[in-house]
Amino acid sequence: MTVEVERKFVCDAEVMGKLQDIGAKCIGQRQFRDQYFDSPDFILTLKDFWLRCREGLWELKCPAVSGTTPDNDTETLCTRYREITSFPLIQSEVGRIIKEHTAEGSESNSSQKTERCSYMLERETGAVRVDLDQADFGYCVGEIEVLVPEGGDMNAALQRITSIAEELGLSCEKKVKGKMDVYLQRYRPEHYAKLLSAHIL
Ligand code: V4E
Repeated sequence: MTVEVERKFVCDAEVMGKLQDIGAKCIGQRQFRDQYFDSPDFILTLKDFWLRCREGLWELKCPAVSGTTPDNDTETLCTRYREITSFPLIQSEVGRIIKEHTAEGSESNSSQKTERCSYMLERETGAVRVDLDQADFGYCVGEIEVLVPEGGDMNAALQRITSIAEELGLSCEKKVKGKMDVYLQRYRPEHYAKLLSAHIL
């Protein structure tokens, strides 16, 4: 199992130009549709678990226990999620969470299509991936991403992300919203409000 460490950024023409300047290699372009699932009373997402099906492949993003309270920009601007992609493991994990709450059933509550351009930056400390996403509801976001094997060196991953962010000239101001965040804010305001109250988003 891997932990996805990620920093999102505003994707504009300037950053796209910078990506070329710092030697990013385009490794592909694809479109995909994501369907996110939750129970009618949002049991999963209110615990920060995100269940989705992307073009037939299931994934559960689970909050990774950091062990520390974020105390610097690097930690605050980056998210960490454990990614489960094995369907039986997803079933047992979701079953466990739902059972804890004695709720029944689940329903699809969001569907969005993304066009993604992916880049790779080779550095001495390892390769770093950058995705530029354009969602069908008119939101663009970039992501600098490093995958860390569970128990791997999280600080090194955070440093690699920060270093690429600096090369791209990104400022360290505040967290940039993801596609799902913006989707919920625009189209599922009741759900979004609950996630804000629970400090999930
Ligand atoms: C984890 C999460 C959500 C699920 C979507 O995750 P994300 O990585 O944004 O999606 P995507 O399409 O880039 O997936 P990938 O292709 O990288 O697997 S929706 C909200 N969250 C939590 C969350 C958060 N609290 N803060 C930020 C900045 N992002 C996500």
